[in-house]
Amino acid sequence: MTLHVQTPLIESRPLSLAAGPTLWLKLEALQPSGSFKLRGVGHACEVHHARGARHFVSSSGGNAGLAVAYAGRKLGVPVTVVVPETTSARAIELLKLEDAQVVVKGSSWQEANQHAQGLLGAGDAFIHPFDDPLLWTGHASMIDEVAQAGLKPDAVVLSVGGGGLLSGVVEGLKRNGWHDVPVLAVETEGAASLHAAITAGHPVELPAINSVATSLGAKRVADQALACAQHHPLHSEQVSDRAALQACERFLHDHRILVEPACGAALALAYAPGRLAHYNKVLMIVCGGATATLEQIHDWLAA
Ligand code: PLV
Repeated sequence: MTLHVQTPLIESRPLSLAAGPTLWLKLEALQPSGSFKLRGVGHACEVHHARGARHFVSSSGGNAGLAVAYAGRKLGVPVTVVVPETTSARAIELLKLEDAQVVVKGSSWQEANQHAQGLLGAGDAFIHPFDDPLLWTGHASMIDEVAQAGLKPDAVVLSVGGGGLLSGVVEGLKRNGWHDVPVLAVETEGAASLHAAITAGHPVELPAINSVATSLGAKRVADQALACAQHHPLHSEQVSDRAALQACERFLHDHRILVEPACGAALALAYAPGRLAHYNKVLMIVCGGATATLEQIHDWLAA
C-alpha cells in the first residue's frame, strides 16, 4: 500500500485540438492531497516512519506541506508545518483540516524554513518540499504508471519550482529506459530559477520572485534540477502569469478540474498555438495544486 494513488492517464481532445499533437494527461491533481507532491512526500514519510520518526516537520505553506499533513495523518504521526506570513488563508485552512499544527513565522519561505530547522528535536524528521532524493524516487512512480499503460510519449511537459518534480520525472524516464524522451520544463517569467541556472551554468539565487505562481517560487533550484538539464534532453520554457491563469480557466472549462497557476504554467504550453508543434504524442503532467480558489484566480486575472 502506498499513500499516493495511481492516477488516470487520459487523452485530452480539447488540449490536442489546441496544441496540434495528441495530448495525454497524467492527472496528478487527483491525488488525495491535491497534487503530485504526495508521491514523493508520501514515500519520504513512509521511509522516515519505518526508521522510527515520531514527528514530521515541514516548512511549506503549499502543496508539499499539505502532502506531509496528509501522510502524517494516515501514518498516525503528528505534523508541524511552519509557513511564512504570505501563506494564503485557504492553504492554512486545508492544513488544519488534515490536523497539522500550523506555525506562522517569517516573511518568506527561507525564514519559515530556518525556524522549522530550529524546531527539530530527536525523533523528528524534516521533509523538504523539493530537494531530497527520497522525494524524486517517489515522484518517479508517475512515469512507471505511464510505461505500464503502454504509452511512450515523444515529449513530457511539466512545471518547475525547486525542481523536485523535474528530478523525479527524469529519474522515472531513465529507469524505464526512456533516455531519448525530452522534457519541456516550464516556469513563469517571474519565477524562472531553472532558466537562470541553465544560463549561468550553476544554480543561482533570483533576487526576488515576481509571479502569482507562488508554488513555483523557489529562488534557487536544487542542484539535481540543473544536473537533469545538463544530462537529459531538456528545453527550458517560460510563460507569462496571464497565460498560466488563462490556462487554469480553460482547463476548468475543458476538464472540470481546478488547478493552481503553478500547473497552469505547464498547461499554457498546450494552449499556446504552435509551441508543441514539433511533437506527435505529448505527456502533460497535470501536477494540480490545492491552494488557489477560483475566486483568487479571477482576482489575479482582473488585477
Ligand atoms: N510546490 C512546492 C515548493 O515550491 C511546495 O512547497 O508546495 N506544481 C505545484 C502545484 C506545486 O505545488 C509545486 C511545488 C510545483 C508544481 C513545482 O514542483 P517542484 O518544486 O518540485 O519543482 C517552491
